[in-house]
Amino acid sequence: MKNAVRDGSMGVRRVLHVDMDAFFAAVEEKRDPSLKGKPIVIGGTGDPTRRGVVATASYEARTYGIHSAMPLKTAFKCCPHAVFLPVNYETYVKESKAFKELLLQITPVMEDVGIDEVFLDISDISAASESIAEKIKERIRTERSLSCSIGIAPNKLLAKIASDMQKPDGLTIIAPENIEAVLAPMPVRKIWGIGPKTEMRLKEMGIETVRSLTARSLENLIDSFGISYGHYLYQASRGIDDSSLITSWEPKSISRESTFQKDIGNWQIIARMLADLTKEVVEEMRDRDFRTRTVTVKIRFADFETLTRGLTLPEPVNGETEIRKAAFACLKRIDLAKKVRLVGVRVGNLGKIES
Ligand code: TTP
Ligand code: MG
Repeated sequence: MKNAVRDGSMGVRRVLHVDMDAFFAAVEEKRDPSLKGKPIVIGGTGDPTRRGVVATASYEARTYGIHSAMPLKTAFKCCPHAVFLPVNYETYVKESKAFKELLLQITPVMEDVGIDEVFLDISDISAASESIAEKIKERIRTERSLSCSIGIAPNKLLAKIASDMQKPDGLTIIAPENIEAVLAPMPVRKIWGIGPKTEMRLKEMGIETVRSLTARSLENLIDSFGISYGHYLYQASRGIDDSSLITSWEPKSISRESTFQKDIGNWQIIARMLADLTKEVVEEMRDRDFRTRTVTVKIRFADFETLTRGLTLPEPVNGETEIRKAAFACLKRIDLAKKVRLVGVRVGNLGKIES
């Protein structure tokens, strides 16, 4: 089940994007440390005389002009002494799962966007952005022996742009007041959702940088690209992106939610509902011999604004009191300024009790 986690109409958010550096190549270096520092090209069957394209190249190999999607034969011409390796997809998926597990311990509010990248919503973590990012980098370095680049910004669009700005091992924070200055000189292609075709069309219109894109009126963009995409280009070029993080509720999670017959403004009633739902979740969890490490509470207001707050516990638990306490700690972090329509609770990161 997909769940929209935060409503974009809220105040300034802090979204963090993690993108692993030269991911497939880095995993291969981890498996065989003798490869470190060598130009490595991953693609196809690993035989550069055969058909196939480059999936990724290590940063050393990139200095020879090798890049993703280049034919392997061309890569071989660029750097015949590079180490050519086949794609070991299963190994990369395992590593992908492992670093995402680690990130889920930072916050359960995570959107999985690809094999080597995720978004985290860190708005509710009290630590400074830099220290959250440094902690993540340090843990990925020591626990996974990998490096990553991190971008932090008020939304997903900008966070993804930021993580790409100082690769590898980068950390880039785009503060709200810097958005325009950062975006203006960038080629339009840097904007998520602008692919090679749009890039070509924009070029024909004399638009190559974000600055020249923002010089166009909304009407002009709608004329050229239609209402929906025209709007998107207008907003994205200004760094506007209200989209929520989409967190997937892990398969091994148990949740309950309930909609009130009428919208409720009374904390006692909301709390009672949360306690009842938590009891049901705990009962099911115990029946199935699970313990949990993350508790998440969801509140949907009368206007459908939906917020979730999550908590990661130091160790797996299955006691109703502990889980209810965690659920209430999550509830406390939600400002119940409006009437509530729905309450939900979920326990995730489930593990079997060892017998
Ligand atoms: P990317 O994050 O685009 O690339 P990367 O991690 O190798 O390098 P960077 O440091 O620039 O982030 O993609 C992640 C993985 O996805 C990459 O290691 C291999 C795979 N991939 C392909 O198989 N084909 C492709 O065309 C691209 C772009 C990536
Ligand atoms: Mg990457």
